[in-house]
Amino acid sequence: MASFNKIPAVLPQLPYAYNALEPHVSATIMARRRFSPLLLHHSKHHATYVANFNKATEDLQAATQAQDIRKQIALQAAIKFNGGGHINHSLFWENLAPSSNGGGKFPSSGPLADQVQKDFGGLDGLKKAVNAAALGIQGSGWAWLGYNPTSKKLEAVATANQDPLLGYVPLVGIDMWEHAFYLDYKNVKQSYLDAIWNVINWETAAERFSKA
Ligand code: MN3
Repeated sequence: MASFNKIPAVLPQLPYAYNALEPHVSATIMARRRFSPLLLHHSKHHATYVANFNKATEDLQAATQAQDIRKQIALQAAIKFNGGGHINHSLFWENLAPSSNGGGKFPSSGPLADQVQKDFGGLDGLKKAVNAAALGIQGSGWAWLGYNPTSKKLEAVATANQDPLLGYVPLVGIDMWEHAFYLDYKNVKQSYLDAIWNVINWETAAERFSKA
């Protein structure tokens, strides 16, 4: 996996400006753009996962040194949650792109296009499957387009909370936490999903697929 799969976790730079995904993910127009959902999402939410993950891994090292089993076990949940949050968001930022810079443009040919045709009958079928996985999440979670190396198929999968997509190669992740869409779309998840496909970076997805 990419460099973000290393300790200590580091908040990656966004590969585009905070307003670059407008109007699909906004730097809100109201109040002279005093705050942007994307800025909050990256510099507050993701940064917090990074800080809490690093703290938990340090505590785990101390607990290991102290040979304290109870302490080690108690830290597992924080490591899973914050480590997953870090990995998932790192994947997410890179699988988005401004629509002025390739976002939403699905390749008309190549290995990924062929596989999507095979497994979903085309891009519309893929979107339908991933949207269904996303809308089926109860509470917070992530929807994914993943490559299953066992069945050698692309699949639409959902994970709960900040659980990372294990056992698959993640090609596209969509954050289905309310903090990802509420400021733009309130409770209407379908509108968020309709918009997010306009800023999916298929070039990144194709690269991930070719490495899979
Ligand atoms: Mn998020």
